[in-house]
Amino acid sequence: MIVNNELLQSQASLLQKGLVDLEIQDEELSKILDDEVKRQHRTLSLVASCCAVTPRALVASASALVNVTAEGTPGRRYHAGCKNVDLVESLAIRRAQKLFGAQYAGVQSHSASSANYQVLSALLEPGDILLGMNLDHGGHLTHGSPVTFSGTYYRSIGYGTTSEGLIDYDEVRRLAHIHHPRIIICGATAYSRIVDFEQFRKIADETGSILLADISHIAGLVATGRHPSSINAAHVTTTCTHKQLAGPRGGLIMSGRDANEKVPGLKTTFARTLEQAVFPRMQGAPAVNMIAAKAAAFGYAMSPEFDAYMNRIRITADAMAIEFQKRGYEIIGGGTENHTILIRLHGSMTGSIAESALEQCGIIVNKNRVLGETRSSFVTSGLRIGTGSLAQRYIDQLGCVQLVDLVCRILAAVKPLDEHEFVLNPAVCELFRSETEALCAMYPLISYTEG
Ligand code: DSN
Repeated sequence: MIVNNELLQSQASLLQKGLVDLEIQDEELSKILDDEVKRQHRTLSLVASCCAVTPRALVASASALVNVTAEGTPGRRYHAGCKNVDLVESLAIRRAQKLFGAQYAGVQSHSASSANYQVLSALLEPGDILLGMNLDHGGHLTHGSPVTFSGTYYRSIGYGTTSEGLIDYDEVRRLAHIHHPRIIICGATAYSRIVDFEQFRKIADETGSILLADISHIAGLVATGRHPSSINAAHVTTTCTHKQLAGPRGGLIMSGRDANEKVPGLKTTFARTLEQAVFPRMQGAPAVNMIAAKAAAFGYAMSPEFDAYMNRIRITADAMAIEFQKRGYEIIGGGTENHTILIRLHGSMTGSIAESALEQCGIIVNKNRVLGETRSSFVTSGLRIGTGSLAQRYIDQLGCVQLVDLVCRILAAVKPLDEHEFVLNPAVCELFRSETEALCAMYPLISYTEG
């Protein structure tokens, strides 16, 4: 494959030179980066919040735009030299609007956490009431956890799930009617079922609250119609661009039918308020190279290839959930309707031990607090598994069966000593590791090698 454009070729030469420079002049960093590529190829990531960036977004993030300072928004900059930056940011905005059916899209936020803070700080006064999902039930830190800005600057009230692990909409309604929150936040980081955004909006309308939906974990499923959209149900939607959109690490703020409505209690519309929430309120010059990478990712997310990828994410999640259940594992919520599988561990097996033991055998998961949690966040009684990365490896039904079987055999071979320490026979561990490597070879991670 030849890059035709002369200047793009010079960019490719620059990247090539950078690689050589790194290797020769910064051996220490070069080795770490090299080891990381090897690690990603030789381990299986089951982390629910990640997938590999699409190559075109990776290249856009390393483009010449990295050299441009461009405070402001397209057509309203505080620096000259922003012609191409304006074109790129406008393109990213148009693509985000089309991809999600949004009327407003802001592409400058550095992450979804930043986006959430930007939205909260623009729409709430310190001390206002926020109703968000409890962390133990699947919510995110920025949705009102007391260890964050969202739970200290605002009066945070938490809702949760029923004992079956499904969002308790009756509780959301009850708490909303008691507390009349300024904002209700929905969307989760560890929830495997469909979120009923329309139901949340109904409750928000009953209590005069603003609804914020954070769809970071399910953005690809939403974009391809595999999960109901929050865009017109919520007043504001936020997402990151890397968990499921195969884009760069970054954030996105959107609004649908409410974009041009006035924010209750303010003189400005949602669109204008959200734009100002990012610049000048919270950020200076945006990372324009990352905005280009977002544009590339949004373009990819509108392709048939991405649609097929989202299809594989769902099929893989269903197949793995069934296999875990067949082997006696408890899946919170009884199954999955997205990419996530939440496993409750029993007895002396903790999330911390399971995470470490699996990593020793080349399988990457993350420990997670679960409903009714009695252990700390560094120990936990649960595992969160996701299929974003596996689906990029084109894992099939047979691979899912082999992988779940391997995970279960590893966990069965582990003897917990306390909450963190355990014994796993090194020779057995080595055998498990070679099984993982065989799966990696059978289902290779193509993102860094395709094309
Ligand atoms: N929000 C955290 C997660 O879901 O893993 C990190 O992005």
